[in-house]
Amino acid sequence: MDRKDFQNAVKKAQRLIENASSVTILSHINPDPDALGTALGIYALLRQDKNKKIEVVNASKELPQFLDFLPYFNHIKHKMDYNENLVISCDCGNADRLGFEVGKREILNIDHHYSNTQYGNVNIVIPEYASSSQVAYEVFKTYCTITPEAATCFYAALLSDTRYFTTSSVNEKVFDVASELVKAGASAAEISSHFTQRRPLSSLRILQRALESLALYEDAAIACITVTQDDMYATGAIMPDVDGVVDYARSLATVEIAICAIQTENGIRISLRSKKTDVSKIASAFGGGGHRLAAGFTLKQNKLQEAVSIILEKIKVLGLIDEKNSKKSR
Ligand SMILES: [Mn+2]
Repeated sequence: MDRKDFQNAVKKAQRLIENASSVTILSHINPDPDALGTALGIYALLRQDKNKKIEVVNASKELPQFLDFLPYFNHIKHKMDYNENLVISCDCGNADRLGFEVGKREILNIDHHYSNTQYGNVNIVIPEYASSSQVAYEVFKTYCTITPEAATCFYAALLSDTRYFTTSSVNEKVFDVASELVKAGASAAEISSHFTQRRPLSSLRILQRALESLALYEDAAIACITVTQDDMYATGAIMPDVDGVVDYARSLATVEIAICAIQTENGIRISLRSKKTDVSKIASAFGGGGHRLAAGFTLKQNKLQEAVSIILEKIKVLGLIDEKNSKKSR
């Protein structure tokens, strides 16, 4: 999206918002901090217009509880009360992941997944940006003042999607945005401490079990972690507690691709991470999506080991791990 396309899209977005008397702000199911931070930041800005009805809704009942410091976190509902006018979708690569039927409503799609299917009437999708909140920030700062509340939400989302400013998406511009958000009232230290100092016990208990399951394949270039439903019940973990477990698998020196497979009632949820390999190819082969180095999908079955075999096979077929090269490089 070049400068001109962006400016045009922002104008169209602004018009959609101005013309809507009610707005439903949605984000993807099993939301991560970028999804909710982006949604709540936009909510904080739009609700200043008292002539509009604004709601923020997520289809999943289990939200990452440590995000309760985000302004208006307790306004997040799990069903939509408005069923006409505009939907703003945040951090969501395809319409199915919204978890709601939005019918013929107009959609403003704000995202940074390069697999985004452009399902909106206006699509502002910038894959080069580190977070959807960075996209939202660039959109809204062009025509409104970013309040401290919105800045807090956008900064938290950016911090999380860049894994504390360590991912390959981090560049000079990301630090500029972070700095502007701090200037606008986000407290960097406070937000960081919510992310790093408030883990629930269940998240460490499930991590312990998850790490025990770690298995290595292809000369230790692939690491795989499996989590059963029993693991979840026994530790009291909920989905947000398992977020980030896959990063431990990728952190091993020899590992190029990390897989985390989680058994749920609705099939097996797969998270993929890599150091250089484009794992979004694997995800899209199974109907999922994501980014080059972080992607995911759901397999409609419930046998974990079978799921792992299917994925390992797909990695082979796609030629993503070159055995000779991976041996040489170590
Ligand atoms: Mn994101």
